[in-house]
Amino acid sequence: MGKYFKDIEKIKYEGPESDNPLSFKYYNPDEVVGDRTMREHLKFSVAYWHTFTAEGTDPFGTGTMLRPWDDIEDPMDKAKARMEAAFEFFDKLGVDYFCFHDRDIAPEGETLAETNKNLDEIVKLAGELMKDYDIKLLWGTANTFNHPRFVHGAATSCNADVFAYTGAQIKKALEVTHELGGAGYTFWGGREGYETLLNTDMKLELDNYARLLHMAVDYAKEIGFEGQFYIEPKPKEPTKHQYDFDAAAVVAFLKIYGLDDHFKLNIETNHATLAGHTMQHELRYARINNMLGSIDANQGDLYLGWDTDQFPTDIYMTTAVMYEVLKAGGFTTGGLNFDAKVRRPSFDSKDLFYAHIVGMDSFAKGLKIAHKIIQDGKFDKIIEDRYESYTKGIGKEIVSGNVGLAELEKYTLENGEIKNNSGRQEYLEWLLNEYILEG
Ligand code: XLS
Ligand code: NI
Ligand code: NI
Repeated sequence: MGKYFKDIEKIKYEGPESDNPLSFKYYNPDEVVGDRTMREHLKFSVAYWHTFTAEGTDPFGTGTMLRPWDDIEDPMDKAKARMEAAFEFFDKLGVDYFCFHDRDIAPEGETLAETNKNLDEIVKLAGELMKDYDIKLLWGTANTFNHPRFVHGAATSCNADVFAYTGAQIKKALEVTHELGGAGYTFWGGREGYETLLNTDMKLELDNYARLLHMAVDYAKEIGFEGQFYIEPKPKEPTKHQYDFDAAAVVAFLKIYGLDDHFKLNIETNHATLAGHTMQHELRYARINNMLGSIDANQGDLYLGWDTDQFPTDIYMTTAVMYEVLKAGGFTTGGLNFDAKVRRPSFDSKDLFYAHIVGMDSFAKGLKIAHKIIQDGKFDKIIEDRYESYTKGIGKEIVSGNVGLAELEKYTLENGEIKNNSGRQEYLEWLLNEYILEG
């Protein structure tokens, strides 16, 4: 029964007819969808910070979460208990991956040396548990936003000592990610932005950010870390403006600084919402630029302007996400990391199971629907027909690069009246509904 979540058994697939909320109705790990099993398609990962470290604080109140390790006083003993509990949780839920920040898993000491020593001790335990339970690390990352030293940023701080500290911290985070066989390493620039341009040298900050990323790429090579680097876009929160605003801004940044061969994107649903985009828009933009790497699976509250990090339950959204993933050829190094937290009033450990189960079932359903949509090819055919004019005549000349403005003028003068076709949006929305409702 395990030591930490005693009243929860292993979560099993029981099918749509089951009324047991502690079972999967749609996520059937070994079921084959297209070219691989659900488990291989979805590559679920648990985010250590939300599920094991966060206590349920908000700007108006202290922690509310009730956890089996609450009574342990010593910070290192607590960190160990949490790590053991985490693996019991992964195992009972049946996920294969997890993700963590350095500071989620081990407490900070008085000095960087002491902090690194704490981290080493917990990483050793994590490594053993990963072997015992056959769980893998989807990606590691460094928390360079929480501590007051990062008040002006980390790699984009005005203070060179902070830049140096950030480099030192990332060096260690890369080493432990490598040690645990991490498939990737993520940069989320929580403080890499500004509060006011009145005191900001934007050019130096961006140059320095790129300098740090180049150093990380070089150091990875040096230690033989071959995992995929990711940048996770987010437009705001905690800073007023973050440099990694959205997928388009990040792709441009990577190309400007010659980093595009080394990075892909880790895209989060709620961050897309904050940037004023749909998740599908962000994924599509990354996909067409060959930069779709991994996903932080959650959803936001459209009535609120901040990162609520809720568990994903919207089938339209999970379908759109899996559509883009399938169209990209499926995940390679990446996966679906539940960067999501239970609501502050959902304070029982049992809620952690309910939350992940509904997220996993929602994505399993989305995967099946998206697969059917792609198999049927109806949307593809509609899009193909819509752009048909580029496959012949003047359109073909345009896309082949054979004509200039003079040829376009000549063609237009001879062409006569232009005829357009309907975009058929309402019909397409009906068609999508058919798939969702029958899926
Ligand atoms: C915060 C981010 C963060 C990253 C990892 O909004 O989503 O959790 O995923 O640093
Ligand atoms: Ni995230
Ligand atoms: Ni987030």
